[in-house]
Parts: sequence; structure tokens; C-alpha cells
Amino acid sequence: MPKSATLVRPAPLTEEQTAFFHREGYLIVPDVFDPEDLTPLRRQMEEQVDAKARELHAAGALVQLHEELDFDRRLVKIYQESKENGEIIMRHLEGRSGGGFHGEEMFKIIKHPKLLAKVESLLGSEEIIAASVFRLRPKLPNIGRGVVPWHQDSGYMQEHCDRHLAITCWVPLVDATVENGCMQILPRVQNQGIYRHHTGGNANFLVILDQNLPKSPAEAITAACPRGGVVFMTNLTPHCSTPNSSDHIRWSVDLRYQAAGTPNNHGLWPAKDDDHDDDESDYAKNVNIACYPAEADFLIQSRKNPEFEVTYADFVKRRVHFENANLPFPPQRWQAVLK
Ligand SMILES: O=C(O)CCC(=O)C(=O)O
Repeated sequence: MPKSATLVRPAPLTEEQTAFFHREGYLIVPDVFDPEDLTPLRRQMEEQVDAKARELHAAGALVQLHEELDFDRRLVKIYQESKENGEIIMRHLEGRSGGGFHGEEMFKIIKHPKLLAKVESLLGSEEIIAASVFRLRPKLPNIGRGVVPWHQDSGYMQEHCDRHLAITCWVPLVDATVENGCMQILPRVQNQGIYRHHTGGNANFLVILDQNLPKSPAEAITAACPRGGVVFMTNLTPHCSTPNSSDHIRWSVDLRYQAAGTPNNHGLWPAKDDDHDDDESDYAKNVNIACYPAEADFLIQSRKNPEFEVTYADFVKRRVHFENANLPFPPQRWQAVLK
């Protein structure tokens, strides 16, 4: 391979795109990926659905496998026939916290050079932490917990992180449309800090009640986005997502990144582990530093010390280690909605 071929970096964002993001609080780029770049992840998730369905079938819980249906419809049918089976398969994909899926194809998307080039433009930093909170969302038609109320991502994080920029990259694995429940975003209100949230919103999500939503100088926008595209938002950009009234699953993943100098738990290990005794005491001292201490942050890109970038094996090890440590989620900042 000619030497120069190894040095080609994917295109960053343009100055106009970056300025738009910082002004509006969001940016939709329709062609970050080639849609086919997402096929291996879809296939790996499909294998997980299939394996879990077969396990339930073998145990006598699932009557029909519905192998004849494609990946975007099979789980819909299984869920319609038995909510319990559908939930078991969804929880298997989502994991304890919602970020359980750590297949290699997920890691490849988190570390994808096309995505990191754009994130680097928005963060203005070459040293990038993949923030612990990433989520896989199988948004089935007409199920309650697919509808996410208005919130800022910072509402879920520790207060001291409100002032640091984190980028949410919302990556649809199908074309996201109004019909299948894409997001709504409130632009130009991301520079006024955190708005009051309450616990106990739909499906137990946090919610910014209507009376606490800021008056935006612009209307909420409908963030439709084709497969291959990415919706970028700040951690203080209010957004929500609407019902899926289509006949298929609106698969998506949301990934988060921050500059390496901002608070994170990269390199710290939370629980007793013979391999990491020293690090464990570090963790005890530093547990409150991370924006979301219950899950593992990773050094995903470093131009200064590329040898310290997380490998897939480390990613799995940290992910599983944190999941087994079963740490409480960040201390609750918000009061409950009065019913
Ligand atoms: O995927 C959705 O429907 C909602 C996503 C969301 O609220 C988020 O990424 O914070």
C-alpha cells in the first residue's frame, strides 16, 4: 500500500457547518456514512435478535420464529404476539443500562474515522473521549417507551459537567422520518445552561415540563435523517422523540463524545479486581469526576498518544467490568413530577 494511502483522513465539517452547529445547537449531516457502512452493525444486531428468539423458542416460550420477516419487522411481529418475549429480546440488545450492546460492529461505528472527523471539528480537539453513555434504540411501532419527552442530555449527567461540551451523535440505522418517530429539536437555546427537569416523565425518562421549556427564537425542528446521516447535538440542546406510527422498527444508536480535557473516568476501574488494585483506589477517589460515573469512558482518538487509544478488547473489558460493578447512576438532581 502506498504510504500516502494510510494518511488519508475523512473530511472534517466545513466552517459553515461548524458555525451552524454552535449557533443552532444541532446539525444534520445526511451523508456522514455510506448507508452500507451501517450494514455490518445491523447484521450483528440481527444475529442477536435471532439467537435470543431461538433460545426462547427452544424453551417453549416463543411459538413462531418469524424468520421470514426482515430485520426491521421481525421483532415487531414477535412483540405483537407476546409483549413479554419482545421485551426480553429488546432488553438483551439494550443491556442493563440501555448501553449493553458491545459487539465489535458497534465499536467500529463508535471509532469510525468518518464520524470522528466530524466530532473533531465540533469539539475543536484531536484528543477525544467516547463518553460512557451510548445507547441502542429499537423503537418499535406504538410502544410507550419509544416516546422520549423533552430533555437535555446533561439532565442525566452530573451537574459539574453542564459547562463542558459533549456531542451527541444520533445515528439512525433506517431512514428516520416523522412517521417512524424521528426527534424534534429546539434550536438556539443551548447556551442558557440547564433547564429544570423532573423525574417520572413518560416511561420514567426525565422531562422538561412545557412550562419549563425555554422560549426558542425559532420553532422546534423535525430532525428527519436518512440512513447514513447523523444528527449532531450539544448536551444542552433540548430534544424529544415522537411516536413511531410506521410498520417497522426505527433502529438508531446515540453516541457521545467529549474533549479529553473534560471530566471523565477513562483509565479508572470501579470495583475490586486483582489486576487493577491501584486503579481501584484511584477510582474511589475520582468517582465523582466523570459526567456519568456508572459507565465507562474510553480514549477513542489520540494524535498525541495513539498507543493509548482503546482497543476492542479493552472496550469490552471495561464495559463488562462497569456493568458488573453495578454502580448507582448519578445522584438524582431533579424532583419528581407531581401526579
Ligand atoms: O432516539 C430517540 O428517540 C431519542 C434519543 C434521545 O433522546 C437522545 O439521544 O438523548
